[in-house]
Amino acid sequence: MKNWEQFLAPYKQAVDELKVKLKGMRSQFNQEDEHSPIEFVTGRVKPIASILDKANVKGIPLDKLETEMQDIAGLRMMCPFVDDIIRVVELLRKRNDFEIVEERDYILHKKKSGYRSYHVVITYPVQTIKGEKRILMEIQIRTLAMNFWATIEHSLNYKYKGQFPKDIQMRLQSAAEAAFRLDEEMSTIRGEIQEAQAIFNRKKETKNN
Ligand code: 0O2
Repeated sequence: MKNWEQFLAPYKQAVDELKVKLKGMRSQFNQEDEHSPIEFVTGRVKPIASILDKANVKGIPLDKLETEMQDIAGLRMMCPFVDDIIRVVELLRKRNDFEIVEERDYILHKKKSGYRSYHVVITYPVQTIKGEKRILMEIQIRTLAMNFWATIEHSLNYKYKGQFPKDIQMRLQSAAEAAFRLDEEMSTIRGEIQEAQAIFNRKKETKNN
């Protein structure tokens, strides 16, 4: 019987720490009065039931979770525009508080489901009272539109356990295409949007002073 609380403690610590650090990147862009390629950051430790399900599906023995399940600790960075994703990835590559072990580009190579996102797998050193422990984490970087689609698809997946009725599957495919087009449309008026946001932020600042 696994002691889950003890096993998950470093993962929880890592998510809490990295969330603060990645949110800090966004604040730094704002302080510099520069467009932030990061809209918001979320993080979670995978629920025990999901760990067990995934281990079962993938045939991962419970004593190999640490080395074979990469997303027990997960961070998500949402970007306004598709071009911002690579900017964020480049910023992550430059950091020296963790090591990147793998990158998976599901934007260039979208999944059959229609899923798009950029995944960066890292090892992150957690300082514990027993010394340093390096844990695997997965950072998913995606646009707001990609996130909207993935969140809805994920909850439907939960309901249908991956066996979507044909009509839902088709709707999801066409929603994925619509999300793709939305990203493209937004990119074409990116300059306009950013200018409007800058004016709005300046107005807000004058009001607050
Ligand atoms: P959670 O925690 O509920 O989000 P695999 O599960 O084989 O596809 P693998 O090898 O574990 O993938 O790594 P990969 O491909 O990087 O995917 C891991 C995570 O990416 C998933 O975690 C999802 O968060 C996200 N993801 C991948 N494919 C899809 C998809 O088709 N739809 C949605 N909505 N999300 C996807 P989990 O394990 O699903 O768990």
